[in-house]
Amino acid sequence: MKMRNYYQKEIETASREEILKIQNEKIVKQVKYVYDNVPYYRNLMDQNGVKPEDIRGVNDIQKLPFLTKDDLREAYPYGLLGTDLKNCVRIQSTSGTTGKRVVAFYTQKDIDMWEECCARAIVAAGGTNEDVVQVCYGYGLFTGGPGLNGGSHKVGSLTLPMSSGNTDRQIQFMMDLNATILCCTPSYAAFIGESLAEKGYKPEDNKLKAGIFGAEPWTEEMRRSIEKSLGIKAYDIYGLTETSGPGVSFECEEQTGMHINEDHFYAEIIDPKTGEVLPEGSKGELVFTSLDKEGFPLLRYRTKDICVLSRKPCSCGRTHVKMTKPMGRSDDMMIIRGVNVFPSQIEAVLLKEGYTPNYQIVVDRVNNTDTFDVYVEFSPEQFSDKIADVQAREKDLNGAMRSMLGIGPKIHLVAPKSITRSEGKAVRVIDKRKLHD
Ligand code: DLL
Repeated sequence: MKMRNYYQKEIETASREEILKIQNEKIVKQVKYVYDNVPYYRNLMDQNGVKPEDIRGVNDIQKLPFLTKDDLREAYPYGLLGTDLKNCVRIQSTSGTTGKRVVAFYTQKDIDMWEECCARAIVAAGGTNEDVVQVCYGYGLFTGGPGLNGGSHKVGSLTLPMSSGNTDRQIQFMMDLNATILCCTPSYAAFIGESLAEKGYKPEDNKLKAGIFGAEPWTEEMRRSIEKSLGIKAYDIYGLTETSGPGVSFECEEQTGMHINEDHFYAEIIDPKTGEVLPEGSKGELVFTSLDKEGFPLLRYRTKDICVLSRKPCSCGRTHVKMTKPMGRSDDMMIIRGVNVFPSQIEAVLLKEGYTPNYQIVVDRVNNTDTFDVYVEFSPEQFSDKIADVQAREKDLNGAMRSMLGIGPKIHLVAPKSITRSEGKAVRVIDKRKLHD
C-alpha cells in the first residue's frame, strides 16, 4: 500500500464523531470567550437575544448572528480584538483603503495554529524535512508568505523566503538550491513556467515535484498547464486574512477539493440572499467560525466566497469536509494578480484626483497573467489633446492607484462622454477571464 503522510495524522483522519466532539467542546468555549472579551460581538449577540449558554454545540451555531466585512470595517482597528494587545505578537492585513482594510491580530498560539494548518498542506503535497520549499508569495502584511514560511519551518523543510517578484532571481535560486516545492499564486507559477521555458529549461531540468498555489481563482485547465510546464503536481490552498491566512483548507493528492481544517474552523454554507443555512451539497456562501482563536476570533464570518461542501470519503484518508474551489463571490471584489481589488477603491482614487466617476475596469488573462486596464474619462475642463499631457496624467493616476491598491492598472484617459452610459446599473467591470470551469 502507498505510504500516506499526514502532519497531524490523528486529527486529520479522526472519525466524524471525534471531530464533532472536538468542535462541540471548542465552540462552547470560543463563544463564551468572544462574549466575555469582544464587546462589539457581545452587543450583536445581545441585540439578537443570544447568550453564551444557548450555544451547547455546533448545532446551536445558527442562533448566532453573522459577522460581515462591514462589521470588520466598523470595528476597525481594535473592535474585534479578543485579548489584550500585549498578548498579541503580530498583525497581518489585506490591501485596500482604510475602510476596506482588514487588520487581523495573532497571539503566539494563533500563529502556531495557523502554521500547523499550512504544515498540513505542505505534507499533503508530499513535503518532508528533506524538501526545499521556495515561498514566493508576498511577505509582509499579506498572509501568503508568512503562512507558508511558517508551515515549511514546522515541517522542517529548508525554506527559501523569496517573496514575490524578481523572476530571474527566483529561477536562479530554484535551480541552484534544488527547490522541490513551489508556493505562490497560480498566475505567478504559470509565469515562472513560461520564464523557465524562455531560458531554455525543460520541465525535467528542475527538481520541483509539487506546487501549493492559491490566493486567487484558477481553473483545472490552468492547473494542467502549470503541471505540464513545471513538471509537478499542483495543489490548491485556500484561506483569508480574517480567519488567519492560507491553510484554512488545502488539497490532498486526490485533487478534488480542499479539506477544511475542521478542528479549527467550522464551516457553513448559506444562501447569500436570505442567510438561510443550506444542506450539504448546496452551492452557497461559505461562512466560517473560528474554534480556538485568541487574537482575532470570528463567529459566523461571511466570506462572500461561493462554493459547495462535500463529506464524500476521500481516498487520502483525511476525514475533514472538503470545499470546492471558490466558484465566484457574492460581492464585487476582484482578485487581480493575487491582489484583492474593489471597484469602489478605484472610484475613490479617481474622485480624489479630480476625475469624474465615469470609468470602466477591464480585466483579462493573457498567457496566464492578469491584465488590468482602467478607462477614465476626462471632464470637459480637463480635456487635453497634447500627448505629453495625457501621458503625464496617466502616469500620475497609475501611481495613485498603485499606492491605494498595491497594484497599478494601465490607465487610458479617454475623451469626455466616450464611455457608454448605462441605463440601469453601471457596468464598471468587464472581467474577460474564464476563472471558473
Ligand atoms: O489570499 C490568503 C491566501 C494566501 C490563500 C496564499 C492562499 C494562499 P486574502 O488576501 O485575505 O487572503 O484574500 C482572501 O482570496 O476570500 C478568496 O476570495 C480568495 N482566495 C484565497 N484562496 C483562494 C483559492 C489570501 N485557492 C480571498 N482559490 C478569499 C480561489 C481564493 N480564491
